[in-house]
Amino acid sequence: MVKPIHVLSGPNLNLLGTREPEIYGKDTLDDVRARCEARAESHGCTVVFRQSNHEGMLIDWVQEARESASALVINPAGYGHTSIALLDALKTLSIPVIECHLSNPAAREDFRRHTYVSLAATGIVSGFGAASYELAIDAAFGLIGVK
Ligand code: CA2
Repeated sequence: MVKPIHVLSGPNLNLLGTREPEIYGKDTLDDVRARCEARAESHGCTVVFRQSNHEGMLIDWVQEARESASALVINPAGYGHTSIALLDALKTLSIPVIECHLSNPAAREDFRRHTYVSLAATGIVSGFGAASYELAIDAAFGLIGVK
């Protein structure tokens, strides 16, 4: 039995669907969760889907993924641009790490063009709204190498 894919979302994403739909889409985070669960099920695997506004909580969950996940999908939100501690935690993982963004940060303000998380990511999916999460799960599943 393949271990679940852990899907982490960072600060403010609990408010998804309530503002800036032209940038982030209309889906709520519960909608994104449902889409991730369905996508994982289509691959015969499961997801552990979590969101936190707290850097330390996200780091604890990254550490937990070391043992209990087959791959990690992470939308670090604002912490991607600021958190060396989150990068350090991600660098301890030996499973695939897919960085995921709803928008395309590279096409936005200068300060969004750099993410520390990218330094530890196997690959990045950005700019497809909620579908970025589904594409990230597809990519993660492709990298797991299920036998
Ligand atoms: O595009 C993404 O997924 C981001 O990770 C979202 C972050 C932003 O800081 C990154 O540069 C790109 C912002 C998350 C804000 O969360 C929302 C809250 C309410 C409504 C919509 C989004």
